[in-house]
Amino acid sequence: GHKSGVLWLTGLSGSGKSTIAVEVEKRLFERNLKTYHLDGDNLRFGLNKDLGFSAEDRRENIRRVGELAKLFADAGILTITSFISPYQSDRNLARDLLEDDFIEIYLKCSLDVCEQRDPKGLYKKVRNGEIKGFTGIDAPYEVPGEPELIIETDRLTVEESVEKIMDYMEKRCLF
Ligand code: GGZ
Repeated sequence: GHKSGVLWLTGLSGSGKSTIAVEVEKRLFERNLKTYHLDGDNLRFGLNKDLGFSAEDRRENIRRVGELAKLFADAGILTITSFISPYQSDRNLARDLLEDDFIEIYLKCSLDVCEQRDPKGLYKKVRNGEIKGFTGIDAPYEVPGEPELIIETDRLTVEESVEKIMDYMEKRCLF
């Protein structure tokens, strides 16, 4: 098969996107595949540092991520993206751009569990009124209508979640 897919992880803050992306990347590395992980932590402090969290800025954030993923795909690199990407229309633009390479993976996790995890203490800040327009609280998250894969991260371990993604890739002949 061809090996330039884009694993597009989407879900709430705290749903496990970055954690799962890092673990999937390790597994692909073990198989000698060239990969790259695009994440808020390496984009929002560099290329996208002009962008905040308004709907328009999120749209532009996701548009650039899609274009970057396209360049990596063209270079034959398997890309994993881990952005909330809350709007269906923005994800669809990436899907149209990346065509068959686009693999939308919805990390389904209840807001309660995300808030309990609160790895960066952001939900606490939201509840204290220090952050406005937070996804899932007072900004929308549009659940994917037809994702390639749904991973229930509030019911599965990280290991089980990763296994599901690896199984899917194997089925799609992505390695
Ligand atoms: C959502 C926010 C916000 C607001 C800061 N809403 O859990 P995190 O910290 O590490 O992941 C979140 C990250 C979201 O950035 P993305 O580039 O993935 O968002 S989007 O796809 O919507 O453009 C969170 C932090 O940034 N963060 N403020 N208001 N998440």
